[in-house]
Amino acid sequence: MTTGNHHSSPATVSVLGLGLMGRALAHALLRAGHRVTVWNRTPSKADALVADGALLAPSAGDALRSADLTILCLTDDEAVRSLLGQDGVDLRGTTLVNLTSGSSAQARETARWAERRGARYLDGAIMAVPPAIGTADAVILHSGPRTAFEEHSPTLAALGTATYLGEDPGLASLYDAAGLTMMWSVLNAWLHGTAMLRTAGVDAASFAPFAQQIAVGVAGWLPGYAEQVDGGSFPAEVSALETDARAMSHLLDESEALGVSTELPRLFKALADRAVAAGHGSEQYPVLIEEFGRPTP
Ligand code: FVH
Repeated sequence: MTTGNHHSSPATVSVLGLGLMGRALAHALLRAGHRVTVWNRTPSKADALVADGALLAPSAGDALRSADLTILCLTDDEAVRSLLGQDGVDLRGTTLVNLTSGSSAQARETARWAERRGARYLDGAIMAVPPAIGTADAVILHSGPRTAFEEHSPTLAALGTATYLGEDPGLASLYDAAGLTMMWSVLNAWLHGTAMLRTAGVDAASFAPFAQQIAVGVAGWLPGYAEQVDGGSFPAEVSALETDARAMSHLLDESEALGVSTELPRLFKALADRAVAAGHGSEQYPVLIEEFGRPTP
């Protein structure tokens, strides 16, 4: 994982797609002193940008022609390809950074599609909301040709913390999805714990600091557990999976008795029970990677 540098020299950048995110991207580029050309299907969304010094291109093809780098931020990849596939759009010699959300398979397909038309293509995933764009808090993941990232990282750094993941154009979307599963898992676990405590009159604010402590503690286990996953060996150094599976039964019973949702504990227990049944009960928790690494039975 490489982070782009912040020594930006002015470049000519086009931004195609001026929704909430595209406008934030274009404003950040203007603030960093770049020459910015914009295009949007609904041209009125460019008004504030034009007032701030952006040039409104009459067509997407014109915007592409005038730029060292073109950033795309549309609803989805289908919109990207329908826009770039129009007559009058010539991708030869262009460098595209597609920050539109999508799957890793779509990113690889769009990369091949764009490269066949003569473009250099970097895919990207924005791990931030529009107000954070232009600050270091806005982590933006990129994958695709390293040379293209390195050449344009000074410009991309104007948008946030530009991070390079590797040559496979699908990587940015994959990291995006992996980040989402982390985020929703933590939030759902917190909400389940909150629902249990509320039955005893404990409010969410009282539980939050304890929950945070647990989340931070568990986060600290990850590097050691990652070594076990990567090494394919799971000695029970602190706890065996069968011990955890018994604690999951308590969690399930408690949830049932309290009358709150049992969906999460049932999921935990089903995964652990399968691994125990497959003979992994005396190993450590990360052995569950084998359950996560295959399709749901
Ligand atoms: N907003 C956010 O916080 C998230 C953060 C994480 C990443 N996303 C992704 O960014 C993409 C754009 O999101 P957005 O919030 O800017 O979305 P909208 O405000 O709805 O703007 C959509 C723009 O796409 C244009 N568009 C849609 N279809 C077409 C098409 N067929 N041809 C040309 N342009 C098209 C639309 O144009 P218009 O409706 O204004 O004419 C907007 O410019 C998205 O992938 C998020 O997942 C943002």
